[in-house]
Amino acid sequence: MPTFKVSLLDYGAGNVRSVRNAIMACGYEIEDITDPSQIADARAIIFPGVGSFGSAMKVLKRRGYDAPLKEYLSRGDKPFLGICLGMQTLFESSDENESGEAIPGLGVIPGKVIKFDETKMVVPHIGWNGRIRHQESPALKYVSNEEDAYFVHSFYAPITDENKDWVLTRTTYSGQSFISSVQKGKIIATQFHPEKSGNTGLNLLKGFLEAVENDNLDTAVKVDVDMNAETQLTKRIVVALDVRTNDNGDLVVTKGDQYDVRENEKEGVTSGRGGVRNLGKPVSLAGRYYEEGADEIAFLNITSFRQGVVDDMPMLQVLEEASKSIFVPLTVGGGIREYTDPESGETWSALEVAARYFRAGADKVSLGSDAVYAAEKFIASYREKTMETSIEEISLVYGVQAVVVSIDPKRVYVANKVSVDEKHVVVDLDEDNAGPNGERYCWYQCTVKGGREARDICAVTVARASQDLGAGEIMLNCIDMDGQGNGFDLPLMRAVSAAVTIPVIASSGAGNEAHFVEVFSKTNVQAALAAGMFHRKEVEIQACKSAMRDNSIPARR
Ligand code: 1PR
Repeated sequence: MPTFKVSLLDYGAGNVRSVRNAIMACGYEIEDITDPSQIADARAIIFPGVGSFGSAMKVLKRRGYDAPLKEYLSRGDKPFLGICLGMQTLFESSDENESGEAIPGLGVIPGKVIKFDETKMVVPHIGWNGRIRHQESPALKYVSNEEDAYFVHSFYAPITDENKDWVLTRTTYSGQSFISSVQKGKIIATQFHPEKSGNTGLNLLKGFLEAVENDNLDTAVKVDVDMNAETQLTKRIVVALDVRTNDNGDLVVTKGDQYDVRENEKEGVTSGRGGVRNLGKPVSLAGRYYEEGADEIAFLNITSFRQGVVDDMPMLQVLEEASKSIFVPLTVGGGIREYTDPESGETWSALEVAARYFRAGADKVSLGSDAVYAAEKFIASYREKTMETSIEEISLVYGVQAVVVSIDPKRVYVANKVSVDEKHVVVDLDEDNAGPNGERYCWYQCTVKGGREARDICAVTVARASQDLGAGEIMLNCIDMDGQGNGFDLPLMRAVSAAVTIPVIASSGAGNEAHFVEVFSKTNVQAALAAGMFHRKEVEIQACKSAMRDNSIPARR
């Protein structure tokens, strides 16, 4: 039985529900720090930083936490675990600030936090990556070197002569080495998210908490390290759960054929349209995918355009329940936009809607229709930022890594490239990808409202505009391919990943493990998403990962 409660420094900036759930899953109770005076007497503090460095430091100062925290850290005899921004704030300064000027941190560790070079690599660094150990620590007692952990960040702390004694582990991303965790005495902090790193992360938390209990956290020792050794970011497998209410009023996971989720004649319905396909319950199905090794899970509320946030309470409950036992990143999409309740007249901004989902346990929100409208306005106003679009509002507060844009395009075949302009980027199709009449060119027309309405703008342009407005990732569907099991739309994946520097998640069309190998070896996407083939148990996640590894594509074990 634990003899202490963990003091959680939650300064109210974002989702720390998963950290709470992970601590509780390790068998510990939590005491919230709600007043600076509680800091000095805490037995062990966990500080999960959320949002951006500049805003985190402002909040710490405004609430009077910065001085007591510095005092707590400088004593050296008090256990502390910082997570992500909670590690970065320990450094002297960071470039991550709205004004672009370096902003001072708590100054416990020498060095400055700087941005990854997006001219050389995809930024943010999102996904599962390894660690090279510089010290053996009791906190790492249950974690092996082979296990990957989940990272999501655009800024990093480089190793310098002044801070090298602090390095607990080092990670590399596209050849760039950075500090992935630190430890000195009883202060420990990680750039990765233990609460999102499955069993690896839970085991790290367990090691830390046990070392606090045994009072031996400060017995870490240096080990010989090969400074040339590199780690590798793995390619992610994302499972999507399209969620809606069926005709009986139950919330179910469904799956469409080219976005039509009703059973058809092939499935025994002889006249008219059948019922909504029911492939299971959202939370239990997501739990199955977590156990089977999904790297991320996305819940998409596919009929949210009909309702608003008030009617979506079941989706909030899905998130709350799922985040209790699923410790990989959770994305929620559908209905993230400004909403006015027709009865009460009350209005919620897109930021408020997103905030409800983050508080319920979402790590990222995915914007569909609203992103298309935002991109249209952005292009029409000659790329002027208003700070009024949902992408801008949410990314400013929660960081770009928390904002995914989900694009639902369909192919429009054209005879030649004459029509090329900014809103209609025409893509070449090779023989394998040619249209039904042998067409060798197409543009990818964006749709809104779950594919029901086509807009006069292409996927490449929406992706690029979304990045400029502050999206951190693109979920790239293709209505033509959805549910067909014939593989991903490779020309679309190539065109969009060439147009942006943020990660792209390929979606729609996976039917077997070879399709994952194909999309990762023939395009630059960072992740690939499938739904139907996993729901119908036709292919296992681990079979896809084995096939990837057999073809030298890194996959998390
Ligand atoms: O417009 O912000 O409210 O968001 C709506 C969200 O719901 C968008 O992310 C949109 O993609 C999604 N959506 C809306 N209608 C449907 C539908 O299917 N009728 N689903 C829908 C989108 C795409 C993937 C699907 C992949 C892989 N489904 O989730 O799972 O295509 O499928 P496969 O592996 O079986 O081929 P907003």
